[in-house]
Amino acid sequence: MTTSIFHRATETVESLRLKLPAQLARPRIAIVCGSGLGGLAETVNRNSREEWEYKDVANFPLSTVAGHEGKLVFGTMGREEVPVVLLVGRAHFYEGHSMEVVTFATRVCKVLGVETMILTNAAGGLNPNYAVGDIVCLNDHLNLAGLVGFHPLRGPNEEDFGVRFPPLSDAYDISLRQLARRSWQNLRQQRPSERRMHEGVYAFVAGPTYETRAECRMLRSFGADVVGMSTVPEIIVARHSGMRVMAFSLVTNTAVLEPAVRADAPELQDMGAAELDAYLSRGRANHEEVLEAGKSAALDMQGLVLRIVSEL
Ligand code: 6GU
Repeated sequence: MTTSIFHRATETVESLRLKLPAQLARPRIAIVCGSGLGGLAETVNRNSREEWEYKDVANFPLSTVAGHEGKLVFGTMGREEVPVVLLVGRAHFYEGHSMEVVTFATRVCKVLGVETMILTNAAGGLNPNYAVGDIVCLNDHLNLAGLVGFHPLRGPNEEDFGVRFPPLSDAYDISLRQLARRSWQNLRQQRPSERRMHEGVYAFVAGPTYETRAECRMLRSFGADVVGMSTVPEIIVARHSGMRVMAFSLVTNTAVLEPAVRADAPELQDMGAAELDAYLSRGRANHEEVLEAGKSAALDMQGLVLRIVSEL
């Protein structure tokens, strides 16, 4: 028997609502926490909160990556007690999930009645003006996997959610981006730091490898400011169903734009093996570095999202 995505998402929502107190059962805002940004869940008010590990949520996929927990948190945020749902950890395409599975939680948010989604992720910086630890408010994307056929809306259109050919030219809501700017300035006044917030374009790649130098230069020349392995499928599915979206990348490492070192480069010729390895590893992306940058910037990201939620 095949059941529609809408049917399965409804099943999930019904099972959650059986266990949720009425004041938490209709969150207006969903927040997706990216790699190392699970601390966002700490900003949920302690007095009213319900959480489940993904393994205990009907129809939910499991995340398999270190540093990516999997839990669903319902609660309220801020003095205004805005009802929210947090997705701590997400299913990625590179784990082998289909695009349908990757975006299932987004469908569940729609059926829950969510109006606005705030998505966060860890990304590599391609814009040479960006530093590790900076935050990028996304204003557009390159759906590279989608352009070659791995698209979350491929297949029969789910009429319960939206139209066959949804536009994406205004996917990144301008008034939400203005709110992000104001909230950032406000946070900066209370907590000065070197960290900057930019606006930029996110390139979605399938992963799991980080990009080669040549790929980084290609993505940069395509107009991308950051590159990562998530978020875009969720944004597309959210926009298809009419939810508003805003998304933030935390720059956890800067991509290497210089060409590969040539094997005949003069400076290499006298190096021993260890020296050569150290020389060649400059700028090489690794998962630990990504998690570390997340830790030190997580508090700012939390402060930013909390301010935004209070204003929505
Ligand atoms: Cl450099 N690339 C990709 N694809 N994802 C990342 C990243 C880089 N840094 C963090 N996530």
